[in-house]
Amino acid sequence: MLSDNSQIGELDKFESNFETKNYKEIIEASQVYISKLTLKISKVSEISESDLENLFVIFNKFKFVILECEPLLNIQDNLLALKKYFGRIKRHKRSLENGISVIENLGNSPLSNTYLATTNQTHLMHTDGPFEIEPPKIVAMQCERSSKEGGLSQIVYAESVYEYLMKNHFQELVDLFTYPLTITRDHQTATQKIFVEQEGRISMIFRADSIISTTIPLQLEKAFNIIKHYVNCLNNQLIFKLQANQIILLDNTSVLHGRTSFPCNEARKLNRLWFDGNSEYSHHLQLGFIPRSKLLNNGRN
Ligand SMILES: O=C(O)CCC(=O)C(=O)O
Ligand SMILES: [Fe+2]
Repeated sequence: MLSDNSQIGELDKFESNFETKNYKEIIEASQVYISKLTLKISKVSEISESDLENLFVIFNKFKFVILECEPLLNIQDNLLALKKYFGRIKRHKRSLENGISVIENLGNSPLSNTYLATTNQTHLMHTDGPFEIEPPKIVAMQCERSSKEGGLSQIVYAESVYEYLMKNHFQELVDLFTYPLTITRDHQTATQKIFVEQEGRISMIFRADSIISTTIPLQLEKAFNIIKHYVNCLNNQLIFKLQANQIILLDNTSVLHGRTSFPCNEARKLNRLWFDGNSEYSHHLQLGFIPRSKLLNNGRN
């Protein structure tokens, strides 16, 4: 059984050893991949029909898309304008009036005990809001200032996790569709299954770090640790640096995301907004994934 420390140790080892060939290769390969799903536009509020179509095509196919916008006097306007397409804004405990939560290192603020987003620490792979009864469907993160060192974005597909389990840990995969676990942060708590199938599409929630607490039924312990190890292994990730004026839009039901740590003197700043997916464009969105390998009926919920 893998312990928490072994995984964090693995990450730290890679992060401090920046020149590791393996790490470099991952970043180079990620760059090629990321460039395919980066869309350059002027501003979100003036997006053309064809760019919008492209946006949905990329989002549905790759489960995330990076919008590269031209600098704007009020940078958050680009983020807020996405509401029209990705649905109602879902507030976060730390949201500003407009729904945006700022991700930046606040040093020794007491918030750092509850929100990794207010620290410079590693944010292990997760989906957002797993302690919410209704986690956000779409997560948008806008980079206002990137860090010179560290603070790299990481992505793992839920489908990769599913396929890995299907191939290597079939019983654990079935268990993940069967037993719920409870994830709690502060006063928010939700009990749900890590994998859920609805009308042939699968969605995933996951988070495992020292900030949240999890109550894991005995039947899920092994599966939970397998996932934690798989998603936090750098070899299974896309790793890249989000640049200023880029917005990453994620299908929060189909990809897990995280970020590497960065030095405490870096003024890295991201703006994050959560959407519920209910907009006049909802029919253009295909959330969740259809697995290549199908589970047997007994694995369905
Ligand atoms: O800092 C980042 O790049 C991501 C932060 C994040 O995922 C979060 O706060 O939920
Ligand atoms: Fe997140």
